[in-house]
Amino acid sequence: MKGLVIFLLALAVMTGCNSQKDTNGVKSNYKVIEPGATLDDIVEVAANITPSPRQLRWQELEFIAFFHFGINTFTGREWGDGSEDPRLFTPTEFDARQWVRVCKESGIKQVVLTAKHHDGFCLWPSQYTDHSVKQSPWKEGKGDVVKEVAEACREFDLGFGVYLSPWDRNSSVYGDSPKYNEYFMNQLTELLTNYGKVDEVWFDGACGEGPNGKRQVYDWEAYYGLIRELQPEAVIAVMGPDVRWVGTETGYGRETEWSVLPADMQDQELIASDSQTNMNFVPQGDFTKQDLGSRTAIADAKALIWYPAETDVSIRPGWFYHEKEDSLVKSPQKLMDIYFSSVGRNGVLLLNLPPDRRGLIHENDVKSLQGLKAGIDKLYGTNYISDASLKSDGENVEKIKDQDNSTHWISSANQENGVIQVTLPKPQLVDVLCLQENIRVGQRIEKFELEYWDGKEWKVAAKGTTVGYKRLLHFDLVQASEFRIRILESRLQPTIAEVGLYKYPDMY
Ligand code: FUL
Repeated sequence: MKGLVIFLLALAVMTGCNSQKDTNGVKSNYKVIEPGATLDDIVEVAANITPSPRQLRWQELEFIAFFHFGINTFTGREWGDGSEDPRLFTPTEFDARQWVRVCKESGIKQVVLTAKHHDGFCLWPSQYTDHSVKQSPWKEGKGDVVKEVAEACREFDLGFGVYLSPWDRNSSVYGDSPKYNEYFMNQLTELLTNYGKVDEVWFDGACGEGPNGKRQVYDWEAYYGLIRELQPEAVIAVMGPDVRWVGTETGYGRETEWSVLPADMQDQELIASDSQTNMNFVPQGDFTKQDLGSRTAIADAKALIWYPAETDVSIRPGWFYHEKEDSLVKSPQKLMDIYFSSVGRNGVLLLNLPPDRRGLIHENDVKSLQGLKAGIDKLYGTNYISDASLKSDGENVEKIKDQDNSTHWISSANQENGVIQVTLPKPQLVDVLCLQENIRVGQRIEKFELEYWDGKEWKVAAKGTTVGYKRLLHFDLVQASEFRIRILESRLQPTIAEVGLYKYPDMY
């Protein structure tokens, strides 16, 4: 008995307590391709890669906020140089609860705060530097922005994340690699131990030092290891292994967006052995490319990973608050278009809301967010599928309207395509299709169409390629009661978890 317990414990340690296992106990968000594998073999592997529990939780949030707040808020800059006087940090009406309440009321599920931006100024009283809120007159040097935001997130039941800029233009040890790595790890430790649960740790790869500037070699593996140890449920985003930067800061993701990509890593052996415990790789490659996960893109892969896209964009032109941009806040209409092009293209939307010099989210930003929320509520208010009768050549078609994205329709055995026929009780005007795959099974659909019966023949209303967690298509208005969702190409059997047929809302 004791031997069995020890064996099971050893097995749990070997396979990693935080990584997702499929039914055979094998980690499922990373797989090495066997030498000599054919394209069909690789496609089969790709179709069975699934998100880790932390990636799945994060994907289902759909909509996250970024808070860029710091010394730049008071200097009017976007990138401070680290020489700013901390006494400039003087919010007059600071209220983290207002920030988080605005998010809650806008349907945002998690926030990421710039605990430290490139200027090195810390929004918490770090014991490893004086370049922080400690030296500011705000709350007589006793304030802690990180603490107040973390507490507000707990109060309003939102996830909490931190952005700690690796590039630090204030630190005197930046460029002395071992020393700075130690400094950075100490700061990470403070953030990951003193503020309760952290759900996302956000790093970028920014480093604006010129050719003669300081060359810092970051110890990414050590940073990742520390995060896994202290906050095992947190996703590590962008310059990290769990969440990928979509490749643009416009808010517009790719129309064909795969969450399964080649893992082009330098040391396959290290990665393979790591994959038995935890996936800790430093992202490589060009994420701005148009094709990241097609059959062509994965054909030569040595390994495949689940690596979903996060689409970051600011509600204003800049990342930090600037009064002159008060009239340039994105409109509800624009935000809705961004929502369709980020969440609706298999991504998570990370929308930046920069608090102003008072320490509040500005009224104009709040107004746009309210418009967006009203639009989203109206969009999803009536799903014409809910009282439709359904037929299909596959299995469990009723699951596409059970409002549970963990259950699904699946095509019949060995079929890489399928048709779902939808009959509404009476004709309706619709111009939005929403499809969701059950990503717990994998991402599989490669091509689909929505058709409607115009009284004489079937006509195509909308078509697309990938679906993934969620795909939204806005097409020309049609009036009909008969629709067909046709999955034309797929990697193995396609699944559909949920379908929506909607009318695009009027936006004010
Ligand atoms: C970039 C930074 O350089 C910008 O200032 C901003 O923080 C953006 C979200 O990430 O890497």
